[in-house]
Amino acid sequence: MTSGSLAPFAVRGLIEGFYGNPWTREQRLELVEFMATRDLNTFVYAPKDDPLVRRDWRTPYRGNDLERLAELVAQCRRHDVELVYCLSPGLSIRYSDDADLDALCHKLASVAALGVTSFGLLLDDIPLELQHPADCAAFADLAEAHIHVVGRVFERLDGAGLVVCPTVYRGSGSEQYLARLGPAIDPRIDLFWTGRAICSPTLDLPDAATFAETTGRRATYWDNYPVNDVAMTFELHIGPYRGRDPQLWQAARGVIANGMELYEASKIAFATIADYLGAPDSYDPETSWRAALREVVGEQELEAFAVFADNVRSSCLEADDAPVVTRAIELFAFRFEQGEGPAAAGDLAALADRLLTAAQVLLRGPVRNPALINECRPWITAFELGATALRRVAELAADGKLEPPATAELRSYLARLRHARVRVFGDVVDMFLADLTNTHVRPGELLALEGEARP
Ligand code: 14T
Repeated sequence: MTSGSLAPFAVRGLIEGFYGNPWTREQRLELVEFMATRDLNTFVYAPKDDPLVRRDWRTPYRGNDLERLAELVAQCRRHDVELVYCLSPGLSIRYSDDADLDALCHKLASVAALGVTSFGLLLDDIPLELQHPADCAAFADLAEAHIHVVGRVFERLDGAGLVVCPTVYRGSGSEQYLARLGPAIDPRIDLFWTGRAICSPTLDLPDAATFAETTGRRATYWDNYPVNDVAMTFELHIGPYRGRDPQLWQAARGVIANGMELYEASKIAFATIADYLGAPDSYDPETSWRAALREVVGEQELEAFAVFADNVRSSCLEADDAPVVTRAIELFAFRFEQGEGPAAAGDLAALADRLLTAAQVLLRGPVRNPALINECRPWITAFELGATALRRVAELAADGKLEPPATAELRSYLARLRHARVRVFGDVVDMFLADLTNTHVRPGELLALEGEARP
């Protein structure tokens, strides 16, 4: 991956690298435009569940698939975005089998024939031990097999660019496998790295330096935000990019951010990522976020969506969620204990009404970006449910009835919120309702409560 830009990061990009439904052809084409207007220069094509990329990596492109790839190549060229075409052969390849290496190189050559000049060999999410008996006989370990395959592929790429995702793609940056692989492959080959964790809360300069020291090249961060696949599917990652050292560019080649299957919703985080990558020194997450919401949501629903989004903040990048609701609940609980229940109820009701109005605007109004609202619908619906529960708490408190048996009805809200499973308000509304209804969370009780989910 190369770039002649003066921007601090040479490589500034996005990756379609998640498990789940790949984006559509139209979405991908539009994303390239989105990237170009934000000075993002690299699009990495690597959807885990495109069979031609991973499961059926040997199968050649033909017909529609070929046409669509050619169309993407043309779109990237038109917008001066570098397309990195990836293959993930690790599930079945025999590293020691020349026929498999030929199949790999042929497939890449067929894509090169479309005009692609940058490739990725992704060796992530495969066993750390060699599987095929022939490979075990031919190589001492996985690192040796990978040195072999990477060398062969690079040789046959004829000057095209190559980025490799190592099997060990997260950690301290000084892992044994990396220390073997890095120094043994051509220094022009880039390496992906996700930082300390699969989804790293922070990326910092010392870790980047360790990686460079170990591997002999600067890391190209594969940053797993806003991706929400596998165990994260109940989270909606629409908060701003944060926790990345403003100086990171001094020790890294670049950052490629992995998207959510939810394409429209990904654009919110993507816009903030573009801001960071363009000017890391002056990047301010909240300012950038506000601008991103304005662009992706549109002016008309901006306030309503901002109220919603403020309650869907948590991710690997941000532990705190729902700051306004958290503070309001703390204050209400305190005043309630002081015997000021009815007075405190007024403030809680006013907040609940603000949240409910926002939910209604998003769920029932005509909206400027219906695709975005549809993707977010499960979360907005749960948000509305939580707001309704807060409203009910306020009404009970105002009537002096915030105690058993009247609080029993709140259990049904709690049950329905848990049944929805999507994460909104962090843990704060759940905790509040559990507390009020004396619902302790033990596995057996959780199931019993789920029975109350559909009244
Ligand atoms: F290649 C890597 F850098 C990488 O991140 N690989 C996958 C990626 O495709 C996926 O979208 C991402 C977020 O879930 O994490 C990696 O996949 C994993 C790996 C795990 F060990 C997902 C769950 C895991 F437990």
